[in-house]
Amino acid sequence: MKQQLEAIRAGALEAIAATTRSSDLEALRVKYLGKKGELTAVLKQMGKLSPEERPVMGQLANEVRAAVEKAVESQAALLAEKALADKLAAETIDVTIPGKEIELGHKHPMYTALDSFKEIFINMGFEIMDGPEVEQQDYNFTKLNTPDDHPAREWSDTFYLTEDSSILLRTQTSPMQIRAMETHGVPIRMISPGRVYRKDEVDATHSPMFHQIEGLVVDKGITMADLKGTLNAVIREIYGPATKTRFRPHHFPFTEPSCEVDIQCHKCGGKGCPTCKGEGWIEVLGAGMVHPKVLRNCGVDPDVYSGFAFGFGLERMAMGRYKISDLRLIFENDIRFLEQF
Ligand code: 2NM
Repeated sequence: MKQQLEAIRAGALEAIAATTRSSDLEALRVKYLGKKGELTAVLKQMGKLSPEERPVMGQLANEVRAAVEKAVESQAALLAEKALADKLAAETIDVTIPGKEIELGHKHPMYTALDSFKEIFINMGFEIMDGPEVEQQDYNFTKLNTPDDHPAREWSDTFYLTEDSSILLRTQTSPMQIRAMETHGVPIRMISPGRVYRKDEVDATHSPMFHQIEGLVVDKGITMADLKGTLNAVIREIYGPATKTRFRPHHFPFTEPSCEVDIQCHKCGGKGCPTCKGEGWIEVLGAGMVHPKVLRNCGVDPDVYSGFAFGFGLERMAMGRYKISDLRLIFENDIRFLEQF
């Protein structure tokens, strides 16, 4: 029996020391120390021993059990330590590797342009006023002295939201100026930038949605000279101090007199070239003295107050300034286009 016990001890210690996985170690623990294990099997034969041998073998058996238990324990600790070391080695992070660059976006070029226009007007003492894009026909047309038979009112030109044509997507931002005169009162110096909607087919120069900036100044004694002086100053801020302008008679229902404003072509200096389509001049905005009927519609007495108003398309202005040949590029949001600004 002594030999059996010594053999178990030697075999167990050797096998345990050789394990590399904790599952193997657990299998060995069961093999030697378990209820059906080798040590238990030997102890079951104790009854066959003489009374003198029994305590001696009992003590030896206990020593063997203790030695095997201790070996399992220390091997388990060793394996756990090794597992942690392996894990740490596998998960090492090399903090010296350059990181992935996070690409920062930027404002859409149209809003960069809008911001610079706002800045120009704020510096001239204008207020910025926002209004609804869903409007009443009264504000979009009637109060603006736009007659019932005006082409802008056609169902084919405007997005109506009701059968009776009373609610629509605004076709210009001027309804906001009507609202401003009604609620803010006069004198007033304001611009209203924002989206406007027209039933146009998409092509290189048309879009059913675009951005407009309209301005309004009403006070006592405002004349066409104020209109020209202000717009010349704005245009020279945008296009450069040497820019030549031309004020051409035109017609708008909401202003009288009305004009369109051209700048002399910066490319050819007025001789005529592809940029100005041979004209020598490029149209940049529309303007006029606010019609007395419009003032009266807003509760402003045209015998006391007068004013001028103007409007221009943000996309058209930006296309000219940044030399963008196709309006669709502005709305497609192709990164290769946007990154150029
Ligand atoms: C334009 C051209 C001329 C305009 C008029 C008004 C209002 F509300 F005062 F009557 N707002 N904007 C106006 C005048 C707009 O855009 C080409």
